[in-house]
Amino acid sequence: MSLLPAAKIGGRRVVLPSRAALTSSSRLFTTSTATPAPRVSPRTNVFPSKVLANPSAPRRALATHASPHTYAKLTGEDITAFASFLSSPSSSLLTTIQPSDSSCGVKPVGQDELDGYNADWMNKYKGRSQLVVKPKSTQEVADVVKYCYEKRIAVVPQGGNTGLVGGSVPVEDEVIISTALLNKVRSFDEVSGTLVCDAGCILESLDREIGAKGYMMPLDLGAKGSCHIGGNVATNAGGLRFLRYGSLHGNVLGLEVVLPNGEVLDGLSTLRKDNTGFDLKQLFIGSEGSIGLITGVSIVTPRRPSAQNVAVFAVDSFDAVQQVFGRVKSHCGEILSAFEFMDQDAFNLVVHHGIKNPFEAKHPFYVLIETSGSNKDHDDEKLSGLLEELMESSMITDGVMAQDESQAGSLWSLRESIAEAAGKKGAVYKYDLSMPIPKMNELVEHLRQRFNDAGVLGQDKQIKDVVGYGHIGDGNLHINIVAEAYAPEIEALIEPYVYEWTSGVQGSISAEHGLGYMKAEKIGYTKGQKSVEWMQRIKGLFDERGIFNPNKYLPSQPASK
Ligand code: FAD
Ligand code: 2HG
Ligand code: ZN
Repeated sequence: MSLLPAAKIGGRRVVLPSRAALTSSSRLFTTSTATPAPRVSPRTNVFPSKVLANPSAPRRALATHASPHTYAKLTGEDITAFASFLSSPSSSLLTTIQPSDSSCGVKPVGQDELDGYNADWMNKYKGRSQLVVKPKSTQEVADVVKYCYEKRIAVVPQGGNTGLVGGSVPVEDEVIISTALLNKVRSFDEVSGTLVCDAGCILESLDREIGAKGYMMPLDLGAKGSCHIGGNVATNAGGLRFLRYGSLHGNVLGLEVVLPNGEVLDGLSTLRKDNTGFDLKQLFIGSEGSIGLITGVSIVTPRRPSAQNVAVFAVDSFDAVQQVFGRVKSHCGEILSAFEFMDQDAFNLVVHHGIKNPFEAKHPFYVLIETSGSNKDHDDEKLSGLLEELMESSMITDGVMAQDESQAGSLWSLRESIAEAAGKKGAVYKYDLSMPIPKMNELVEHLRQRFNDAGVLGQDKQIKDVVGYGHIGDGNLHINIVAEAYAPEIEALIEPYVYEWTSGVQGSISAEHGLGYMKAEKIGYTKGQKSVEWMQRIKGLFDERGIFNPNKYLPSQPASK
């Protein structure tokens, strides 16, 4: 076996809206080098917020988790009042209700015009809101929210609507307050890399804008073409570069938030160090629209690396995946920017979805590594040394390495397209779990066994695929169970089993996607009763009328296992 020199990747990975085909990734093994790697179809990284993963999958209308609050029903007078707060009611209001004053600038639309806002990305959760408000300024948000507070009208904040736990859509008929028109960059400091922007800016657009100045956003996820930075902060999104750049709890410097009573909490600090009192912004990071609507974000951004390398390795066992991770970490040190894994079934799913397979044989596991640094020669040398070591120790059995930016994108699409491929195939049950790394594959195998025992797993059966993948570097496992349709008997086979198992290994039932509607009642599997009680008190303090995202995030009663 001989190793090809590390391929050179000229530019940056995330600035491109789509990725070109993989033409000739360099094979790491002599058996494969003679054959150019097959072409990989372009990366599909833009998810228009109105396009649903599987429009034909049956939707599950939401039932309430018994909120203790009661809410007002919208009237024509309310529509007229909302219109009066908005600078351009005709573009900022979408409603099926006839306003009491027909001269207010709002014409009712059919319910289908609101479908994209009422249904989530998976098409799993569906509400029946009759009103979407898209304010254009913080003041407009504040006026709308204050009115809702006074009238006890329930609201749901919505960003790009790419959330995967049913948090961004109404449970019943809540007013949807969308950040779609809050989309301006307020300032960017080219010395410190501090970005201040509206909450509705799309992650990928921000990355492109600051990319031109030599910086990058400290987070990256498959939904970057649609998700909003406010939604990212509200969910404390993790993503593909968490390993390198860490949590939004560290990167966010300040927030501007409209509180449930309409007050504006102006905390848009740009200071790196500030020990004056409680750090209130931390409460809103990951609060999923339960205690306020984020309208502005101040965030520190890192320098964009000038050198990047991406490689995908085939690995024979999950033990070997862990060994490779250990070696890669110690070898690459500070230049490692991602370490992702997927099992064979996840890999097959994306390949059937149309992403070309750069490997000739089938392999039990695949890992994707990315390095990002500022000295190309240094990084290449490090990676070459690593690959030699991995091959000599037989930790990997095959591999491809990107030779340029477009190949890097194509390799990334093998990993990033899994969620989309699953959604296209059927109704997907998603589990987003944190646990000790050695445990990650065990649960996937237990689930397959469980479904096989029940006789429901197979291409012609109720469950088509059970795939395991995720951010192994962060101990974050994603399990996607692709079913023919959402069905109570299938759900009963999965839950509470998955939650109990995860709790049993001291894991978390929500690593990065949040709790939303799906897991509001399940928090007790990870957090103790005292903690949940204090969270409920905090919720009550900010939102005593319970108008923000009712029936989501926290249980209506103290949780117990
Ligand atoms: P939405 O979906 O609109 O909202 C999510 C939640 O935040 C809701 O509870 C909503 O009420 C609340 N919210 C939204 N905006 C605000 C606001 N301004 N103020 C207060 N509350 C608000 N997530 C990851 O963590 N890592 C990943 O790698 C990842 N990959 C994904 C890949 C795909 C293909 C898809 C579809 C999703 C992925 N996600 C991932 C999940 C999702 O993209 C993230 O949770 C994202 O941060 C949500 O942003 P959004 O703007 O779409 O928010
Ligand atoms: C990812 O890492 C996302 O690809 C989505 O977090 C995971 O769809 C999922 O389950
Ligand atoms: Zn993820």
